[in-house]
Amino acid sequence: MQNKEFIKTWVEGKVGVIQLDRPKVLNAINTSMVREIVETAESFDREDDVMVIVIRGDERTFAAGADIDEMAEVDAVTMELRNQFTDWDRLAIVKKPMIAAVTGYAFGGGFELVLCCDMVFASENAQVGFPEVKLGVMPGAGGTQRLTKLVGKTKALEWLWFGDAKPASEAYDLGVINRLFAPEVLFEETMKVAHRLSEQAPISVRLIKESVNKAVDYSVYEGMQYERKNFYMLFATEDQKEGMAAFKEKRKPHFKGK
Ligand code: CO8
Repeated sequence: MQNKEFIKTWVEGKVGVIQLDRPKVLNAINTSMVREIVETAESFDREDDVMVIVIRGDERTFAAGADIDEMAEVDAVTMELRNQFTDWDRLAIVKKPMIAAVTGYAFGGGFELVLCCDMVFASENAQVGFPEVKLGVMPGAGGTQRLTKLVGKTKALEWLWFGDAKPASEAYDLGVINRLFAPEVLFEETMKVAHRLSEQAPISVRLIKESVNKAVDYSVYEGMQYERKNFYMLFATEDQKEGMAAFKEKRKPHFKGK
């Protein structure tokens, strides 16, 4: 096992595992954690003995979103200059299969990470969603594009506009989750599938992924550039500051529409 600051990683058979590891803040994803995830996924991608990558949270939760403390005071221009989403772009071009194992919450940036994966397994008591609208922002790492490709425009809009957490069973019915498992066997069952996939012909698996992604995501890149500008733009609003301040102060936000 190799520990980094915000993740744990190890290899079991031909499966590389990345475990998010910030339990005190429900694995909230900060920019350093994203960098660690991406660099590890890329190193598994290069590693001859690793065929499949599994991304998981801990027993309690996958990730309750991007780190609100890190984002709350940032302005739009800083975000544009930081260009942090290029790390997410790197994750999207990993060639080996990535499987998400979702426990507890996968919200906001956590759900974006799930949607970056090729297959999603979840515990029956998991919840997924994009609560960003409640903070006066929106998904910024591809969520509006990937969710819409998966569930269609009308269902995506309803989900995103209200920011509801959906139970895993509903996300399964919508085709967002491949399989549901009892919480106590989720990781074991996910690893079984990952091991099985790791025995398939590697080049076939790789090229099938590439081809399916082309079919599904051909115009996602352009969509994400558009999404990114809108995400940055929201950091120029008072409502974003209010939404995140209200979260930190544990009160209801008062949005003004400016
Ligand atoms: N960021 C920072 N800290 C968090 C976050 C978060 N996203 N989520 C939870 N925490 C912290 C809490 O502040 C709390 O800390 P403390 O103990 O110091 O008060 C601790 O984790 C435990 O959380 P709660 O006490 O709130 O636990 P509950 O079980 O009562 O509630 C919830 C769990 C419902 C998940 C609740 O924590 C919650 O609503 N969290 C925020 C969910 C959210 O709004 N996520 C979206 C964030 S915005 C986003 O993801 C934008 C994505 C943009 C692109 C990605 C860039 C990386």
